[in-house]
Amino acid sequence: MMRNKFIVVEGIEGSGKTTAVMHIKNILMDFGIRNVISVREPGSTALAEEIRCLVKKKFNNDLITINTELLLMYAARTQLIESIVKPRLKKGDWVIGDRHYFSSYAYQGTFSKSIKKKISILQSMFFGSFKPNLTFFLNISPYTSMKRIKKRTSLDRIEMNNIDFFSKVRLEYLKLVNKHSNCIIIDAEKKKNEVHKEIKTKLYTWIKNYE
Ligand code: Z5A
Repeated sequence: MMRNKFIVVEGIEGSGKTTAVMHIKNILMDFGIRNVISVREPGSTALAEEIRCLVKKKFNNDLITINTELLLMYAARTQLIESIVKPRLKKGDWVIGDRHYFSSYAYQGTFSKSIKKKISILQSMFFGSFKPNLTFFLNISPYTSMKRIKKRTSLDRIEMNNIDFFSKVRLEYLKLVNKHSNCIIIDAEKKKNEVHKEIKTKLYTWIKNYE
């Protein structure tokens, strides 16, 4: 039986990450893998959940600068990876993550090349070669994203960005997933049950090839 894998789900808002994480957990359980936990970024520790609230909040006349936003994301990530993810993987558990470092490249990195450079430095300084074993990228258009999130009663600070911003974020994601071999792109425009079927088929194949 395969041990301790770190699987991450990435995508723009409303791409279905949260439901996909629960679905992956269930698939693994069906596969006989019972020691599975799920986490989200930013979040999943008391401190990181506080940071999550801070980055989503709108501060009057005190705009969060892009460097501050990036450092807050890395503070939350470091707390989560060091206090939960690594210890659980060490125990032999599986960890399913709702977002990880690709999100920093896609959201903060889209602002400039110099921000991307800073992300690479932070990433290697704090995590070295530590990377997810597998990343699912749920691919949807920014239009579908907007349609799905507009159903909510209120939008947070980052969600208030426009379609143009989310198009850039999606492009950054596509560049990243095409550059890394351990990534699987899922057409998340389809109906939920079809998306979940595709995830299940691809996850089974990945597990079988790994064994
Ligand atoms: N962020 C960052 O900037 N930098 C970083 O390094 C990190 C994060 C780690 C996290 O907010 C924010 O932090 C995010 C990026 C930033 N900013 N924004 N905006 P979040 O967790 O609140 O937002 P999110 O990660 O984008 O999650 P989400 O908006 O809740 O979307 P989701 O998890 O991908 O989707 P969902 O909750 O599973 O589904 C959304 C809705 O769509 C729901 O009503 C579903 O029933 C529906 N849905 C899902 N799939 C389908 C399909 N296939 N068809 C139809 N409807 C569907």
